[in-house]
Amino acid sequence: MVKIVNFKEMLSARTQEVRQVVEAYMPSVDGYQKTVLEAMDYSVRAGGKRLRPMLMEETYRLFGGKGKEIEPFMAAIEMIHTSSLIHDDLPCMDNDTLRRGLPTAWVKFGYDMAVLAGDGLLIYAMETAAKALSLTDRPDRVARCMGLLAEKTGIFGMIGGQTVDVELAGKPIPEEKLDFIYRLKTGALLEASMMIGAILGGAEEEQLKLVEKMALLVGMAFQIQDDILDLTSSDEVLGKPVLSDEKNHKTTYVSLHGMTKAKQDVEIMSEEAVACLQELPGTNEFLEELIRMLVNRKR
Ligand code: GRG
Repeated sequence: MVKIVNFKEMLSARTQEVRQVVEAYMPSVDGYQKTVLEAMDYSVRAGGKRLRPMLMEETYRLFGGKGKEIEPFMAAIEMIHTSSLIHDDLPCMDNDTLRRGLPTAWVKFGYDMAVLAGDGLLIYAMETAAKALSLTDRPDRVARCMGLLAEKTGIFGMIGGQTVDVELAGKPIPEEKLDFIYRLKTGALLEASMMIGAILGGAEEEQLKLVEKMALLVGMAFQIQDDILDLTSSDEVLGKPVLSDEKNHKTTYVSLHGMTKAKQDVEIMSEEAVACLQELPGTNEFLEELIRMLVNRKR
């Protein structure tokens, strides 16, 4: 077992490694459609914590995965996540001007190009994931992961959650509906990340169910912490505008339950996620720390 001596240093090194994997799969910026490629490239390279591909790879390692077929999926999940951020920032959605510390894609490239860049990244992600087929001797697992990736992104996943979120902006939201929004809008991609890592790593069906439960808890904790930071952080630290929920008249976990309970629940959910992890075979101390970091993260 690797003993984590300095988690911060290890996280920074892992972030760089994951960033390189993601960037290696980005298309080159040329041709008549160069503008949209530039907008895609700008948004992906703008940075970000790379949490989803990192969780994917760490879950893969937990199950003993050692191959290369994980890499196209790591790139694909970050492309999908970035495409959702591009669309989320559009004037018709949150109308935000700052993301990952830089002007949002629509501010930099125009509304039309930002819509196309989000669409472009979304479908290029599937093209990228398909590259895993030539890197594996288990094409059945890769095919299953491609289906899962599409499902968790689409109307029964992230896009479904965002639909309810957008429709209910400015209206009071009952607790069950807010749970639905969080589970789908934010949780679904985190579930896809960890489940794909588990499937490619060779997890049994029962273990996969536990991974899904763990990822659901991580997703809920992550979104609640996002709500907390929207109220307590600054534009500079977050790299995106704070008080965005208030501006968009959104009901959040904090507005529904109060700050104290929100903070307690993030901690409880992340400890429950760690408990799920500890029930799984193998150990991955870095993954455990990564999940715990969600409680203390500042951006
Ligand atoms: C076209 C794919 C597509 C989607 C349209 C707009 C939309 C549907 C969905 C938006 C989903 C969304 C933005 C949910 C919020 C999730 C969230 C908390 C994002 C912040 O993630 P971080 O903190 O960001 O990991 P970085 O920048 O670090 O990667």
